[in-house]
Amino acid sequence: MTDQKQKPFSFRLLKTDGMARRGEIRTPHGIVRTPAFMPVGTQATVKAMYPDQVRALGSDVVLGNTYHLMLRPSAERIARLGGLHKFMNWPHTILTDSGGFQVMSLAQLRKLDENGVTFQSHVDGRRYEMTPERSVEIQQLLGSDIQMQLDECIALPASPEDTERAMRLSLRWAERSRRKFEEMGGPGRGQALYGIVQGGAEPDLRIQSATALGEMPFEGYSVGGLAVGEPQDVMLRMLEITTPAMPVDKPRYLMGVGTPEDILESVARGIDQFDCVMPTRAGRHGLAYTRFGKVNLKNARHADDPRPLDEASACEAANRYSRAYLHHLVKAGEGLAAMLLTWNNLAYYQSLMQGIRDAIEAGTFEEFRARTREDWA
Ligand code: PRF
Repeated sequence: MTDQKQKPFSFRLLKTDGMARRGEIRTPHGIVRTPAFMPVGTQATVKAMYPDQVRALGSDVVLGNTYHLMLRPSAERIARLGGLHKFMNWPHTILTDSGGFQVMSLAQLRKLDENGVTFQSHVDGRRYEMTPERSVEIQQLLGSDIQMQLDECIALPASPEDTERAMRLSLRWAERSRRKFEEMGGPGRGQALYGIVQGGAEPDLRIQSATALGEMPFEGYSVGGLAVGEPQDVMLRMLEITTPAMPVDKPRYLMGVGTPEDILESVARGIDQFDCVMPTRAGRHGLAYTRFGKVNLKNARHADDPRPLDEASACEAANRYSRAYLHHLVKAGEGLAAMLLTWNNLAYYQSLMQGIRDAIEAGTFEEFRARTREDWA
């Protein structure tokens, strides 16, 4: 780890417009302009993109995953090689997820109890144990700037009883994570640990979770357990209930969300940070996001279309290649299809975020929201 003692983590709220917030997070690796979209770099790479390209599109932070990196190539190896920033050639801010969510969706033979989760690796079948302490330790080995507590995210719909059990367990894990983070000197290195609000689709539990976490000294707070099978209106209602119970002076991160519409609507409800595989994954499956909505390039109607995806876009992937060519690349299964469409999609997502930030600053977020929604329709 390099000398970062003089640069502590901080968050500054610069402007609000309704519930929407424009802010600035400072980490040892730079400034994150919020609302921020964080491209997902699960395996220490934002798939099909060069780090410089990701940066040039306006990404201030990328996401890494504790679960994947602990299994391969291992957190200890990344630490020996100088940490995750150096390993992946991303000298800017990195946020890591704690692993619990990925264990529950990817690992085999999972067993969860008070102490943590034991599971079998989906890579080589080896058995692993993940506790709140081990998760922080791994994130410290990676050298991540913004770390997450281990939590339990349950799929929706869920019974109130199951939801409450998972929420209370996550609160106990929050305390253990915080203790370990402080023991390991995270705050002294200017790093952040976020607590994660759970509580499913139960308003009371959401408020209890947000309030209890708000009393613990986290640098920021995440909203977890949403976009896990519930309709969009349920997710937005939960946000309306949750964000007013969260500290005003700390960043708020909605985990694993979402579509451009989810993001716009969540900013309108007080969220500052987002991550989602959607733009990158869709790009590898022939789907393009544009100002005018989604374009499925697998569709034969593009085969003779000489128009680019969006000639007014500043992104070359959007303005220099015809839909016919992109359709051909997708049909032929060419690597360039994934590269161009991922590039286009991240460019669109980041231009949406820039538009959101500019609008909040100008006090015109409501107009921006209406205009953007009209263009999609
Ligand atoms: N917890 C964690 N990571 C997550 C989630 C969660 O609830 C979600 C839910 N959308 C995505 N990623 N730790």
